[in-house]
Amino acid sequence: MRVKIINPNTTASMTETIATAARAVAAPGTEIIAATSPAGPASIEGHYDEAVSVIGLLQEVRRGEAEGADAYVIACFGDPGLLACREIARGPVLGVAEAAMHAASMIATGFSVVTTLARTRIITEHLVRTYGMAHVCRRVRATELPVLELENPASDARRLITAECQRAIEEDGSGAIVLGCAGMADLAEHIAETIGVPVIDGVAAAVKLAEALVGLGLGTSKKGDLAFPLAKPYTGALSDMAPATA
Ligand code: 2AL
Repeated sequence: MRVKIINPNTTASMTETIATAARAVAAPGTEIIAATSPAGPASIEGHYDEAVSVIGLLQEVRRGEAEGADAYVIACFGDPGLLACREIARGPVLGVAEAAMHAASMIATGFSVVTTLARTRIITEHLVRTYGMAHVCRRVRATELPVLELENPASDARRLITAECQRAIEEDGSGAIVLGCAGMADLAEHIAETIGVPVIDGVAAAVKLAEALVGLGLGTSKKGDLAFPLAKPYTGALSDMAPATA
């Protein structure tokens, strides 16, 4: 099966980190197609970044439909554009936050999310409520690391994130950690070994859940609100985004 994993920010080196983590867990018969958004913010660190990132993300899902993708993973922890992507995809579409939180809720009665900048916490807190995870998510913690610092070998990112995860276990009473950025995909194993509790990277979790859904023969429901968007003209710079008539 083909799982297309889309980094909705435009930083190709981060897509490489994400693709490596995805391929490390993919089943032998799974082809991972990794794509970087063709246009938009270099990193997604707020509501505006998120909103603008969705256009490039949707373009990659449209391309994926032509490429024969069986499922999609949105590799940004805010799960931007998740329902819009589902509207235009035949197969399942998973967000990394959605996948990680659901996985965490099955292996612990409480988890903490450790993310990047404090200003992104509210995005995760909204998702916690949307996904019905408020009774399991004990706390969303920030490290004040900008997303692109995760890509900087000279940054102290690994140590800072590991230390915050350790504090989460001690102070929140959580039994598991969810990493709150797709750019942290390469850190899960090291942190789990260091702090001794399950650490969930949403990229890996989403790939395995996508495989499971496709394996069950399940795709996105085309009944009701996730049916293909209604055909109509779109104007101006976004005229190419108009839904197909068929
Ligand atoms: C993210 C993410 O996963 N990728 C990105 O650009 N921003 N999310 C976050 N909370 O920092």
